[in-house]
Amino acid sequence: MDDLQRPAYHFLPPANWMNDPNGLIQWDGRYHLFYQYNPYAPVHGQIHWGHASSLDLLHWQHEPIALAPDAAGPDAGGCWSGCAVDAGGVPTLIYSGHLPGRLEAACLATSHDGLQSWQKHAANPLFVGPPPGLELEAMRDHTLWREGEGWAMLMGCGVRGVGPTVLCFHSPDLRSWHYRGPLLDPAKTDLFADPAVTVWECPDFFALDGQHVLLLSLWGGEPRRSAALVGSYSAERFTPSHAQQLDYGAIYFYAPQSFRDQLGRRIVFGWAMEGRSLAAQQAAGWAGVMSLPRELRLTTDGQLAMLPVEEVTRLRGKHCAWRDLVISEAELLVLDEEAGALLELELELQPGPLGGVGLSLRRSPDGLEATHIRYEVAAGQLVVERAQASLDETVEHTAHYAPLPLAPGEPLRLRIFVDRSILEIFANERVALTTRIYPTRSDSLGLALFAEQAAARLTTLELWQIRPIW
Ligand code: DQQ
Repeated sequence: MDDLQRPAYHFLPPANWMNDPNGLIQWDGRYHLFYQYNPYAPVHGQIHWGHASSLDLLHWQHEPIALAPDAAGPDAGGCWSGCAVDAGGVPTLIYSGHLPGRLEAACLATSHDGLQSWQKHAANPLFVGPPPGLELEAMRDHTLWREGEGWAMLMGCGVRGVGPTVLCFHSPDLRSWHYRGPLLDPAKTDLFADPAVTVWECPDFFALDGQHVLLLSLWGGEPRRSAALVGSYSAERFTPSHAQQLDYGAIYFYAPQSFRDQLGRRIVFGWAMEGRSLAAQQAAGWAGVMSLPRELRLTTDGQLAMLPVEEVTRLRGKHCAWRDLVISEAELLVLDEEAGALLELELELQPGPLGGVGLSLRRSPDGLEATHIRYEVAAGQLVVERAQASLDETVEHTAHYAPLPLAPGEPLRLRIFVDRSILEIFANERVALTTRIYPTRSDSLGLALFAEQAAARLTTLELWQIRPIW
């Protein structure tokens, strides 16, 4: 039977479980994407590193599994998240060896056949935490960069009774490490205001447009979400001046990791987890989708913005467009009953003076199933309504909200990617919102516009069918 939910132009493994992107690197022109992978079942467990590669960031070739837990090794419980570096021409992975009952420990593996197979370092783990004087409830995941003659590395952590932070280590050779201290003073950021967040996991740290950026995944809060701190880095300390949520779909863009490609772009992937029951995931035989690759930029007012990499436009197929339409508040304006399930939309809307304006997609002809994307004028926010997105009552139906104040006269500009059960929305080049929807009906393909309380105007809407990548 056809799987109505399985994405066709986003990366995911052939079957079973995937979570965090890991080890992102471009090597000899080829992009490599590793990922947290359970090859045996569509649930988190026995975590390996899956591997895929691509020449264009769009079409992926599955590669042999890169890392598997060793029953007698420091990663017997799983090869958890980490990163890849070029160590003097040797592709090198640093990852978190998981063993129940102790903190995750840094492990190293190298490849000598062009990233095809990986040999674990004989002296793994490189070290086991916590550093002296710290009582940690977690310490895991890695980001590395060259510093002077050596290497600096961050690990995410949670200090018992204090809160989350990231710890910095230094090494001359990637093998022997000494602890340098926390990268930043957590009290300096308002991300710290949520006492439920006890661990910062998956840190990612890099220079961007003259600033430094720290990406974090906030563990413990409800919902889990990823965040970014922007600031300056000097004398081994990071001083953030701005904090923001990274994607307003929260849990559906988690554990992001970035890399710098050979064109100098900072590209990030995030993990979109499932919003459906374990039973549904078991029945489907797969769980977890990778976001589209996104380029990170700082806007002129210092916000971190994400936009799909320019290559994504190469997947565009059949095109149609609408222009200059008045959307009256009285009726739904159905544009196409069969727009599709694999789409890209680019549209510009001029909201009315009050109320809201938006579009419904993956809509059944009778309107019983539909996902509504609405801009609320008074609140200055974008809302993704999932209450009707699926007739299956067991899937997540909560709404998402993204603050999006528009300057006077500024239109609402949306770029939307629909790929069966994943929806990625980019608004006014500054807000991203990723979510999962699970329409049950094969005829939930329609596209409509609506306005509430006041008429609104559609300036343009372009629609492309997107070609599957497999
Ligand atoms: N997933 C990994 C951890 C990481 C978490 C385990 C984030 O290394 O902290 O699969 O999703």
